[in-house]
Amino acid sequence: MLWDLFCRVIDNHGDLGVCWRLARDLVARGHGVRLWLDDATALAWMAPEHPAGIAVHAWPDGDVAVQPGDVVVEAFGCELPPAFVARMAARQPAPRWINLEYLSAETYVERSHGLASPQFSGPGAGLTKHFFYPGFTPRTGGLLREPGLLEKAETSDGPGWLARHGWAPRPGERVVSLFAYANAKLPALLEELATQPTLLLASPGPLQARITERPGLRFIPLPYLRQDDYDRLLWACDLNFVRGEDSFVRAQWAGKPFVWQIYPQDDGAHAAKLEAFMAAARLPKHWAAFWRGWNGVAPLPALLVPDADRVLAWRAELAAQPDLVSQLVSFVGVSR
Ligand code: TRH
Repeated sequence: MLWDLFCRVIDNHGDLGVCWRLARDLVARGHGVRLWLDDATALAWMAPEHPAGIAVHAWPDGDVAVQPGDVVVEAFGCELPPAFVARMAARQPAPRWINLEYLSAETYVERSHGLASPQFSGPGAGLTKHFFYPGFTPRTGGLLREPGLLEKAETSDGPGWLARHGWAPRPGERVVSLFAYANAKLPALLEELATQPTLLLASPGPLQARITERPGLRFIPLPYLRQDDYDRLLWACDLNFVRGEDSFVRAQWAGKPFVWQIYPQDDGAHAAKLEAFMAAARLPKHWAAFWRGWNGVAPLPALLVPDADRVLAWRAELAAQPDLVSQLVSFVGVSR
């Protein structure tokens, strides 16, 4: 099938990161993808090489003389160009129209996943849009997990990969990655990390320039890595600090302890979203307290990292569910 994927970059890199991952997974399974972007700048580092099968296009200002594909995905409610929607309505058969939503563990996701929104007016009158919600339970659309991902994570040579980049730990050091938004808890975190010999590998972002070394804590600023290498980084570290949506999901597939900094929303809605995930993943009490601390809703307690079995059990639970692309492909097969 040919898929048209529309993505607007609101801020940060998650919108593009998710869409790029979705596009790659689709083409790896034999589909064709046209990715329509209003800002492709970050692809230069996230994905310097494009797999055959993905065509990247600038967001159309007006009409474009193309026949819409079999499936049109509007990522994160980005509102398709009206002229394109008119072309969708004119196509026979009409394309499937999917609004891919943001990830959340809140209960509304199960209720809303798969809902139809018939279009009664405007250029798309007569078409039906469907809401597709990623999620953590069988009654949601699942998570992006390309075939073979867990095997790759398991067999990756983390120490060798770090050493090749000049980021190898010294004997006895744990390795921690950090990808974060601005965070007033940074000084407290650095103190906590320094209680055990630690090498901190920090991705670009508002915190990177504010990190200072101290006894027990070495620090290396990282450049932006391509998406595949960012995965390798997560696989190679003992503990990962991630944020937003896509790095958060990838940390779960990495099977290493992680701390999630949720995307802060002005209305405070992120606090409920954070609690919903922590409950779904049954985070140990002390670990949930640390997550609350890092997210600014409580003081930052001592860093007591949960054991590997717990993290791997959660990953196994998620991996038992069908992945998002498999679900999406079967959904568009039936969602007329
Ligand atoms: O950049 P983010 O904070 O994106 C956010 C969230 O998606 C949020 O929910 C959304 O509302 C907002 O954007 C608009 O974090 P996220 O989701 O982890 O996306 C980062 C992407 O960048 C992800 O695909 C991983 C990728 N990445 C790399 O490829 N290389 C890197 O070195 C790093 C640090 C990230």
